[in-house]
Amino acid sequence: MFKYLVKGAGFLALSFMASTTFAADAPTLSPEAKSASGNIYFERCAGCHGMLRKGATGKNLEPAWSRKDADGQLSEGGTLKLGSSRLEKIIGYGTEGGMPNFDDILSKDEIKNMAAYIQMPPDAPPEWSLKDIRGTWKLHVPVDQRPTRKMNNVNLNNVFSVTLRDAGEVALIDGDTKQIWGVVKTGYAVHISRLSLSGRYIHVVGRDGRLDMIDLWFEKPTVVATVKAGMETRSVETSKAKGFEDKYVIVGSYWPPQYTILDGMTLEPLKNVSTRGVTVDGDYHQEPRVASIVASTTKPEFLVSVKETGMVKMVDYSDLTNLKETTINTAKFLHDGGYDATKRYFLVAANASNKVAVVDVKEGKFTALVDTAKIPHPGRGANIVHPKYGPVWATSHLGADVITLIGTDPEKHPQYAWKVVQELKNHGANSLFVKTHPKSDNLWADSPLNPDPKLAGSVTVYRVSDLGKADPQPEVIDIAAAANLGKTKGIQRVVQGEYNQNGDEIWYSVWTGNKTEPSAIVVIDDKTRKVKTVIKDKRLVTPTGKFNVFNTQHDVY
Ligand code: DHE
Repeated sequence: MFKYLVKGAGFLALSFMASTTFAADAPTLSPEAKSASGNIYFERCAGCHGMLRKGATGKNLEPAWSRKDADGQLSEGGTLKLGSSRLEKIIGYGTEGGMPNFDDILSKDEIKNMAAYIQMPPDAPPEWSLKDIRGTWKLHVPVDQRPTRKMNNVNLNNVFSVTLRDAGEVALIDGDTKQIWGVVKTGYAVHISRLSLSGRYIHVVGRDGRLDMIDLWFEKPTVVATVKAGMETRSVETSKAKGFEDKYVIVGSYWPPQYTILDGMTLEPLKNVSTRGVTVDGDYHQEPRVASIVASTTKPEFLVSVKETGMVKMVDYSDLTNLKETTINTAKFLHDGGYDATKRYFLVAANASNKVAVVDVKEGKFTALVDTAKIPHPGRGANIVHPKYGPVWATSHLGADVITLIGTDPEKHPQYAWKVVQELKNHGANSLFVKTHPKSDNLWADSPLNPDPKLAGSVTVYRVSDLGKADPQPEVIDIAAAANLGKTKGIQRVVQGEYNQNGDEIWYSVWTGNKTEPSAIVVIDDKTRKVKTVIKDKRLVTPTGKFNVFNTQHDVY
């Protein structure tokens, strides 16, 4: 993978970025060890630290860096300064600041080599143009050869698309029967699934930029089109405005930093737009990566969060030739986010700035920046009606053991709008996702990246109707124990709750982070909070994200 990344036309043009004066002091690696470490860096580290290692969610990992702070003070640092022994400890055991431990999935030698690798100058990967993207486009089944009616008896609204991360596959699980309906080969280290507005097509994106379009109307889930939209990619979304149903798909890439608009029925690549540019602080950035994307449900617009510049771009897709972008300044290091309950506001974590940014989708304007505990990480967040504060949106945190509630109703509860109204205790830090459902009285939070296996395997759940009490008490449930997988080398990380369509079950993945070890999905009855079913199957390799068709299609969270 990494070998492929460093080859190509753009490499030379960008290689000046890799030059630092410290190469002579850096440890060396054999070409094989360097290439293997490059692969691991791409798979496990680049997402947080950046391909050019300039840092975002994770710290800057350049061999040496210096910068002037706002008050003119010069600070200096770098991996060379930290040295091999310290770096090996950080990689192996993680930190309380949100860096996960890797000693359960990397060998001692791999950790040692990685510590050396990140003291060497970063390699810049090649560009990936619209022409390159077009060259990878495959229309497996043209539109006129697809079924004209649904050819199966599956209740599609309650199908879950489950990321099988390390297998590069998704499992389509029938939510009614809990049976695997089909397993589909997708991109490498597959990341998320999003639905077309009709609910017929699932779009699945891998970290390698491969996008697969799965048609749910065949007897078995069938890939009808594939394209490699970027070199390193995390997000995909579909057009949801009236008159544009199933018309466009957008893919956001980390590398090259760009977004690509594709035809919603065929994935034909149509438009490629770079996000390189100047940050909210006025500095030029070479790698402003595209993080979360949501589609407006009322206007023909995608909201594209650009991580390093700290800007949300509202991309008007009604005229691709005369493309209009409204660029909204928020705060740096935008990552994941979602709508408030009315879908008027988009709330997105500026994670390493310890803030949540709020954008008014209707007016196309900046609304607020809310200071929060360290490194908010909401997924798409969770919308509940708080007994005291009215409608609020919740996020948990990578860097703190709290769940933050932010008021979202400027009309009826203006005194609470865009303020942190409550912080609830989570059972651990290193959390990734919160979840609720409009029909549920529960608010759930995980902490899968916690180095403590007991905390990583458990979830916290609050009763929403209790939140007005002076000291609301959560229940902490050990989901990993309920999965009963026995002893595994990898930590059993319980990750990302997802509701079924009716909102009476929540599904959690028990992810061992290792494709040779068993994993499971635990289905919990939302009312009783008791385990209803444990789905175990040798095809469920490293399950992580789960995307219920109806809830994803309609942004229910
Ligand atoms: Fe994700 C969403 C980026 C690691 C599971 N992840 C997102 C989004 C971004 C992102 C930008 C928002 C997409 C959107 O809404 O359009 N994720 C990254 C990273 O950069 C990071 C930190 C490191 C990396 O190298 O990729 C990362 N993510 C992970 C994982 O390791 C997870 C836990 C397991 C996995 O399968 O990879 C993981 N990310 C998810 C999930 C979502 C997600 C399940 C969607 C949540 C939702 O409810 O929509």
